[in-house]
Amino acid sequence: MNQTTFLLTGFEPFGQSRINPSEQVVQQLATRRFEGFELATAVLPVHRTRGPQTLLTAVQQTNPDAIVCLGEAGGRHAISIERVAVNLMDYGIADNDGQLVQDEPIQPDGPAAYFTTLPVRQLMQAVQGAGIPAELSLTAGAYLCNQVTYELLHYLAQQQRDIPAGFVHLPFLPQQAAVRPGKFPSMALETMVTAVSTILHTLHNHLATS
Ligand code: PCA
Repeated sequence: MNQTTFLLTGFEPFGQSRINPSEQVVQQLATRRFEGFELATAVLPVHRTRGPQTLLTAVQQTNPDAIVCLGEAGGRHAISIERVAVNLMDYGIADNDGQLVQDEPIQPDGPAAYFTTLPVRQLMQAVQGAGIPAELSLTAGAYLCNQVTYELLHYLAQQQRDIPAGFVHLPFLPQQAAVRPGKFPSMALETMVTAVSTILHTLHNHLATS
């Protein structure tokens, strides 16, 4: 049997931040060895076309058995496992190339939304079981995180690739919250790394038993 491969992606910094927790978590996990699966990683640009392109290229190159994409969501207080991606680009801020897209569909002929195909409740419970706050979320926003998730699920549906794939939003790192005093919750990098590693192990058990 071929080796199981998971693809884990993060995003480069955007907006007012010079760091992105999702990029840092990916960098930390990229150097680790996991029992039972190989981990392929990529960091996506916060760019209207290059963001989704980089993700789909990574999917084609690594042919993964499951895909977990990560991104930053300042203001969230927990590991936030997304359930849906909607067919809408309505950026609150411009992408890193200065493009501000509003009220446009991602795929004009695509469905209104896709449910992610990760075992979301099982993943949430596993993260909580590791002693880390986690929640299910009904919106990944209408910016790049939602967009890459929609494009990914659309691509997998068109290819009839039935693999678990979805998105997890991360809170700010403490150093990001510290420069926005009093307004934002945060989570330590080490805690987020443990949460995402728990997600990957749970996904591996899920695949082994399903
Ligand atoms: N968060 C943004 C895009 C990149 C990231 O890390 C979002 O939530 O759409």
